Amino acid sequence: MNTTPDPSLQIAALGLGGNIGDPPAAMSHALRAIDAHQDCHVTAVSRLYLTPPWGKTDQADFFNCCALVETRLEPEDLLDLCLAIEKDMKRVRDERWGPRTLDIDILAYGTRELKTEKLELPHPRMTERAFVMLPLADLAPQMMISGKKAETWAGSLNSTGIRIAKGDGLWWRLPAA
Ligand code: PH2
Ligand code: MG
Ligand code: MG
Repeated sequence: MNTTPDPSLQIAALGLGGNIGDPPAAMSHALRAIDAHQDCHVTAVSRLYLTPPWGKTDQADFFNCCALVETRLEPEDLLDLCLAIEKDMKRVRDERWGPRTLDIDILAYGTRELKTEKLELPHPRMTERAFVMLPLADLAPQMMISGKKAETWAGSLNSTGIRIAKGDGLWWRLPAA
């Protein structure tokens, strides 16, 4: 048996959200599509949260979750996969911070720091957002983001109005037939 670690495998953290249509179904579909990709394996999904809209407040509450993905894809290729899935789910990109069926953001990719036209890592605004840091702290409380643990960020943010919609990390899997 070959037990040598594969250095091309990285752990990426994703943030998913949506507030139009059936977001839990869209998020579940997206996570299963990512898991089905030959170069990606979804290793953990957070509880599902209901969160008040952030940034633009005159819209419906969001569903949010985070996921960890073990992947061989480079960050920009992983982003392309996420954008293709969003598009497949009929996501129309319009208003900044406005309503959406499904949003998939790469929050972190190992310890990689990156800033290109297309992608910034770690995600530049994640540490201000309880709807990101609470679910991330479920999965990876010790993950270091901009010098602090995910759980420390989560504990320091205002989480008013945030509720748990599904209390385990299995909600995204299809029910057994
Ligand atoms: N996404 C946004 C803007 N505002 N608010 C919440 N609660 N959850 C989100 O996922 C979210 C948001 C833009 O991506
Ligand atoms: Mg987003
Ligand atoms: Mg996005």
